[in-house]
Amino acid sequence: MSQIGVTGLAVMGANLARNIARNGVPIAVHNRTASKTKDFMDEFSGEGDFTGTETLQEFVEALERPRRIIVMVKAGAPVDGVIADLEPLLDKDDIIIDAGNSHYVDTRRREEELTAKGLRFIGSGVSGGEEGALNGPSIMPGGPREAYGEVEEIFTTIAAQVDGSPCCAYIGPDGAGHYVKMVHNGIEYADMQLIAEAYDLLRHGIGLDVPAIKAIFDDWNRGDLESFLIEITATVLDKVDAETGKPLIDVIVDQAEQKGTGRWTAQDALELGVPLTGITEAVFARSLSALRDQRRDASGVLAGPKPGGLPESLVDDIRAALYASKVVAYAQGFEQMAAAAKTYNWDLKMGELAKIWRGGCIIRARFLNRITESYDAHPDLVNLLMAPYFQDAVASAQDAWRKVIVSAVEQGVAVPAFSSSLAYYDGYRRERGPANLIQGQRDFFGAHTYRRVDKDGSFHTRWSQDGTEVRTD
Ligand code: NBP
Repeated sequence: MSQIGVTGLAVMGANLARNIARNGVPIAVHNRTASKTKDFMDEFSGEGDFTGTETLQEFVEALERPRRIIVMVKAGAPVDGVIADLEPLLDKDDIIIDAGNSHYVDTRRREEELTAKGLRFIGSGVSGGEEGALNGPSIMPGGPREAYGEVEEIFTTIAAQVDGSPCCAYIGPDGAGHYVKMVHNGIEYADMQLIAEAYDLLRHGIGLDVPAIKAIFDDWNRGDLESFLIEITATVLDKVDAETGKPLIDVIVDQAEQKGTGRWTAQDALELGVPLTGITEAVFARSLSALRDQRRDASGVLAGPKPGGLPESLVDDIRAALYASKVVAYAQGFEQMAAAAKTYNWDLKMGELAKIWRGGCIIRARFLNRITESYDAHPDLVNLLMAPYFQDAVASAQDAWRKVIVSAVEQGVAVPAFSSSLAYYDGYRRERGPANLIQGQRDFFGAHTYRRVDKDGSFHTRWSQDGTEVRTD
């Protein structure tokens, strides 16, 4: 009998199944289109103890009870379809694990529905793309704690390992795992946008050529920016197009696509009232990039500053600005997870989240250790920026950060994520901002009332009458 099963053998499911089998766990595999299961078995069955199955019936019959079934199909309706097909074939207490990029709202619904039917449901984020799935992903499982206990050994074994600990930990009930994966993806959007802005400044602000920029990213990857995304940026920049002999980057169309997890993160932040400016700017930047035809027309019409060129001495300032902006993006992402934890009653362990992102996933980075240390030292930290390490890091970067943004604005190089991160930082560190004026305006045109700094209560000024103030509560 197989100890676990995977249905959905596209790139993620196939690699996850191979990872499990390579770790000595007997596994049954299934795919809607049966020929793909056959192809999979032809190619990989030598790697471990696989049972290839053609029908769902055969698949569930191949599994030990309680059954543990990983569903790795396209997010959305296909997941509901597979669950509906599986349900009549399963027994009480069997466990369905949705390991795709499902929206956490769907995961909450599915968990509730399946629990009512006596089945157990785990919604698990799996990060790291196809390479991670095969060699060790970061895994973010959510659902009933005791159900997780029954897959824990397999999950922690197949996960990436960093300093002897697995990049997998129980996140919380119902949609908690997929929520955390969603924010992870949002942070990935912000990180990628910030790197793209740094590249743009180096390329079109300073005017460096691609090999020089590749060398700069290699250099940055030896310091506190060390991360998978900085590393692959250098690799992408190093690639020469076989057809044209140009750097490949110069022949790639400048339109960023998106599958939706960044947008979900931003939408959710709006719902929760969390100022998630970095990630949201990154989503909007992708939307602007999509307007390629409009940008081409506008480029010949709309005025910009006179070309001047930024000095090469700005390179290290750009590195500092990238680091400070990245701290803000993470601070906002963690703030969002804290707000969701409060809303949904999840006991999210922030330090632990940073810890399981250190390996296997796209945002793996040296600096996640600093986040874990900050939450370990200050479990009630309200904002990462307030942790002593990050206070100091941003304080020492801020002059460079400001200089880079001023230079970018003068040059007409758009740096929305850099500048919105600084705006957030400057807004966050102000004891008294300008929203008092907004409250005054709201009270003027809509009698929405305001509170005073010097006494309790709600107040309204009779702006259009005698100008006197009245207490309204
Ligand atoms: P896809 O997202 O491309 O989905 C293809 C799989 O879904 C195939 O096995 C296909 O079966 C199956 N499927 C579909 Br489509 N509709 C189905 C239905 N109605 N009933 C049953 N099966 C159905 O695969 P993927 O790229 O491996 O991603 C799987 C999950 O992992 C997704 O949620 C994705 O967002 C997530 N993820 C992907 C990555 C990545 O780097 N690709 C990274 C992290 C997470 P068929 O062969 O019969 O068409």
